[in-house]
Amino acid sequence: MATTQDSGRSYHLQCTGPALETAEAHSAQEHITLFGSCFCPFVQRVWITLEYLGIDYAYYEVDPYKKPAELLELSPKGLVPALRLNNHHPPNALNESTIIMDYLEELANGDTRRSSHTVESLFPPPSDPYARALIRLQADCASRSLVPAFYRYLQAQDEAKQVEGATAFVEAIKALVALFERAEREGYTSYGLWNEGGSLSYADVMAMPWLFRATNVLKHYRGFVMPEGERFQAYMQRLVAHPAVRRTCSTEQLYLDSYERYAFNRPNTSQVANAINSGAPLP
Ligand SMILES: N[C@@H](CCC(=O)N[C@@H](CS)C(=O)NCC(=O)O)C(=O)O
Repeated sequence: MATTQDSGRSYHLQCTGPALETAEAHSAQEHITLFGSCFCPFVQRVWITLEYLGIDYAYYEVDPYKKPAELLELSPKGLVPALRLNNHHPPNALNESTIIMDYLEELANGDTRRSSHTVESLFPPPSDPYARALIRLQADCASRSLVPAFYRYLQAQDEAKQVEGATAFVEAIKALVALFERAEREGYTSYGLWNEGGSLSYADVMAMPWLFRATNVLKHYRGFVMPEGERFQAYMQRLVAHPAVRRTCSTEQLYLDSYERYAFNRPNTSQVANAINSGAPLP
């Protein structure tokens, strides 16, 4: 049964569960500081990437709605995630989750400060540009369809709009799955968790935070049930159980509390929520 009463809960300001352990293990100063917020799916993309690629970093929790000066210095709209690159004087800065993911992926391929010795990558090798493009197609689908569909559904208040939102969200998941299946049909089975034995891909990371929040936030507030089918269920299990992903997940209550404001479409919830309400592109 979906929840119908706004109890006025606010977003959390500290991770819980496995994410808290990870944040605590990454509290010492490093060359790279990730400015993050525990509930934020865009931050989770970057956090998973850092964990997966074995890059040394510090995690630093900020409240992006309070817009502290130290965040605004890195991210013009005061959005998380942001990176501070401390080995430059003054430090360099990067914002935008996808740009940061690209940066980290390139950094990992030639960086000597990596803590891990195995060279991981979220992409097939540069020698296979077509395989890389297939992963980018999937990632593009996640960013342009899945992500806005998630917020439109969660913010929809009247029943007809919620039904519409659910349908559009399921369609977005199906479009993503169709692209996974296409890559599989074309013989690309070693990149992406869609295939058993495949490695975590850029597209998996791009989609994961919203697929995950569908299993807790959308389930709780909209009574959403994820698409059935053994193959999809197995994919979801591999995704949430992947160690790099798992280490960035808080416990369910944190997400339920943090997303109540979206579920009741409270005024000025966030720049993302405002964009959805006004039909503007996401920030
Ligand atoms: N396009 C940005 C979006 C980031 C974003 O919207 N982050 C949210 C937190 S989940 C934020 O910082 N919100 C602050 C605000 O709305 O003022 C990205 O991909 O990094």
